[in-house]
Amino acid sequence: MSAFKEGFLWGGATAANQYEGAWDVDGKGASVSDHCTNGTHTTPKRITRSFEEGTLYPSREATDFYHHYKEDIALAHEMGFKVFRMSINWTRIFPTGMEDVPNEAGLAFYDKVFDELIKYGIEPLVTISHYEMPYALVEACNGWASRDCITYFMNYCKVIFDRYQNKVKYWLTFNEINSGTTAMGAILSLGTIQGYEGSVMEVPDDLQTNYQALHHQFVASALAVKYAHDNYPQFKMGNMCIFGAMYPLTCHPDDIIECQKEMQKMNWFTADVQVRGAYPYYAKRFFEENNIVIKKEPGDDEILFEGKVDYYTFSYYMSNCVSADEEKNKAGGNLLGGLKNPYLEASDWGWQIDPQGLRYSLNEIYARYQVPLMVVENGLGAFDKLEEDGSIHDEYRIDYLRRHIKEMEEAVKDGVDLMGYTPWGWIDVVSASTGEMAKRYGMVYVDKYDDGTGDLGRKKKDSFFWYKKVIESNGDTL
Ligand code: BGP
Repeated sequence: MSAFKEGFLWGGATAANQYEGAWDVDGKGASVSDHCTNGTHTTPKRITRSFEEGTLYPSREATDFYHHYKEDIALAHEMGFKVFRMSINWTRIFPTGMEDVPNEAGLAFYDKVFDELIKYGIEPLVTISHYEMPYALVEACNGWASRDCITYFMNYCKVIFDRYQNKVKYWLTFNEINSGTTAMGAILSLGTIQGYEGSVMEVPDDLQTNYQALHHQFVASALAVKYAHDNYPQFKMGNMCIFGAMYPLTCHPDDIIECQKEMQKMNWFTADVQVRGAYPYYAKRFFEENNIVIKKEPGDDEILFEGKVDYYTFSYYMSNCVSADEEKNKAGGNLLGGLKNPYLEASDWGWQIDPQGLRYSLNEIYARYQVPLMVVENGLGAFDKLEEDGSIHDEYRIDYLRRHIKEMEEAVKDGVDLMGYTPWGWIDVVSASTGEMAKRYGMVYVDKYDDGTGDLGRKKKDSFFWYKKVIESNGDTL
């Protein structure tokens, strides 16, 4: 018998901006992701203010969940999913983010999706904002740099909470909220790029603006949690952040201190606010040394404290090393920087594969917060080969997932309270960092390619049949 508890939430994860497509159908507005072009591992994707003729914007069609939701949910059911992580496209409900009245056609779409999930006994796990901020808010008020976004976001939350109160129990406020501490996060998460166009990797780093924007997201998240707790006690409200395990490159004390500082900045800062309900002690020095002054309104601290999340969720893909010496060799990653670890192998995109790092992370996180945890993203982005008979032999993906599940089980044996596991992109979706289709995570293949061709047909990869057995056996058969 595996160590996973009964009722463990096995499933898979997606996000509307990379999966749904139908970007301008039924009254939907454009999100930041709809303004992003495709890129590759070596050529970064770009964001453009207006749409360029002849340029591909992959999120616009993505892998078309909008028109395939019935088929896809049936596949999820066939694998035995207990939970289905997805996001609501903010711009489907409020096309510019600033309307007073929501778009009924958008609301009706998610009713159909949730009904379909419920039909199969699958719990929806809904991310409220997953890189889908209305682009109009970028141009109107520099995104989350403006406090007005709190009001816009709360209007959106109230509408979807009230509407789906009997259909959705598990919610996450912001996807990878700590991405706001990185350059790419300024585009995808904070929207603090008014007037900018160009590479997603070269956004000017303005710490003052971005940390102020993060403060607005913290307050918005806490208000949403509080509203949910006050009105819908059945709701379970979670945070979501990227957790990149970090190791000092050497045992030199300089490296240890540097690593600790990086862990605080990247991995702990946002969760300390969202889980513990207050800015952590080390933020003071970081803000002072970087000339950051957070403007708070009276009552903000109380809101943060009253809007603590019920459980902690995170994405885990890799680990990195940290050194006080900046000249050391860099490893790959989308939002995470870091140095190469000589003991680890990396994916074709340079992301270092470290299953034990997941066990380590689960223990570190649980020791700090003592709330239930969920791994809501994990997986291997890889090139897949579609055989002539329609099969896809992705044993590399099975190997990656198997090794991570084993380490998750070790963490459970260590005593960590783990609620569930939703590997990323269980069906092929557009890559967030590069905009590619070639970087596939799915257990279901989607016939869609980087030149925009493909008939969007779905095919089961070998990992599909493997994961079905994993779920059937509650993690016993790996
Ligand atoms: C996370 C995002 C996802 C997802 C994943 C994989 O950062 O929450 O949206 O895309 O990473 O990253 P990528 O698509 O860049 O390989």
